[in-house]
Amino acid sequence: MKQKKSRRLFESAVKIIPGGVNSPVRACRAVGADPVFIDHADGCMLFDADGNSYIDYVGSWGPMILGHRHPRVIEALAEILERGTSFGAPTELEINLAEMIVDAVESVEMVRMVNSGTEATMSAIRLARGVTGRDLVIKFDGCYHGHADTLLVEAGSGVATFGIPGSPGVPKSVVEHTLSLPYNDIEAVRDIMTRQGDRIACIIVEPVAGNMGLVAPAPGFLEMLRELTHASGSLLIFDEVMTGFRVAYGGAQALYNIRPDISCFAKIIGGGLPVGAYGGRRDIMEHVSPRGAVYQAGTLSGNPLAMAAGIATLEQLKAHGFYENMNKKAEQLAGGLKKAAESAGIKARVDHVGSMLGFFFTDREVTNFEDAKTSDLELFAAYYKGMLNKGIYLAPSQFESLFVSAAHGIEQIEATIKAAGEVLDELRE
Ligand code: HOZ
Repeated sequence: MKQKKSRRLFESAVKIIPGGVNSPVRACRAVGADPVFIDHADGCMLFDADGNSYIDYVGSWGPMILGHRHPRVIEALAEILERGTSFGAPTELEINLAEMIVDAVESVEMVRMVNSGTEATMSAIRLARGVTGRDLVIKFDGCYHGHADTLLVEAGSGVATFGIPGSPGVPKSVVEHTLSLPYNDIEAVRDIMTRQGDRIACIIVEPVAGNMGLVAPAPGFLEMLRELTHASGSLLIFDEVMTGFRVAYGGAQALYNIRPDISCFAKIIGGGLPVGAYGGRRDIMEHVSPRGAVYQAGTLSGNPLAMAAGIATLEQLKAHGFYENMNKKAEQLAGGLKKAAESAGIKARVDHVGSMLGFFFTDREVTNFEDAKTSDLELFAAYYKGMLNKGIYLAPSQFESLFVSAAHGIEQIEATIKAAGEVLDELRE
């Protein structure tokens, strides 16, 4: 694989961008590689600056559920470009996307657009604190809710990838209000809620954890969170930044039939453009400024290009059989990867929820962050590099999920399984 141009670009990038990247995980440090620089993408394929092509399982970390450059999304963007790129004033498009979200997600009656998942979760926490008049927040180890100070505690994604507990620059006094508990540990939550329930503003959770690799919720876990928050007057926040419109059109809350008080979205609802949103019950959302007193604002919020791309994307997801078809391919991929690991004699755990996939190099059942951390990271790094060499683009971290899109065909799924088989066989030798 040629990498001359990517290497040259990376050398230039590190001189003027910290670590050469605008988000840490993509620097590929955890797998001991340098990033490939992308030139363009189409469907499920990425093409780098050196002319190499890859089957893409990152999908821009989730948003590209239709694949890259879907014709309807491109058309919608072209139409808006004719009219302007940002007005900082209300547009009809914002109402249209808000209505689509409200129609899709049962627990959401009102929604506020922001620009990223981080903004959505940060604003949701402020809202929960404002509504309840309480300060304490419960989150779960290995869940990542963006990089707002309050939530940068025992986090997943890049924080897990670099093996750091938190970040310098986050005052102790800020995170002393954040309690982080083991994911899926019903008793740990019950214990804290029994002792301090009346001080807890909210519990925030990834209903399917996707930032410590993929970890599905244990039966009863989400139900118990709903029950305990309800009993103590705390709010339940579902961070559906990854799972929203991904595991089902109505998100993980539709899949597991739970109604949180506030939900956070991003990724898919922007169709590949920077966007986020938080929404929930009307009586809660009416506390948001200017209707209420909880302040939150943004110059580019509701940006017309992002709204148009989001609307065009959600319209496609409504097609009959969309999720069934995509999920079938993910199931086939998960099954194939599992078999490939077994026949290579390599200990691995493969799981999927809809089109989100996890692949851990451990023999332990992965139900929380401690289990995820038993994964053999050296083996993962070798696997990542082997797969990249065979034209398969995976997230360069054990603590991220894979995403299958509607644009992946059986041919690409089979090619991926074959490549994994070859790489895993080589690794055993
Ligand atoms: N932390 C995000 C994924 N969970 C984005 C990583 C990146 O863009 O580098």
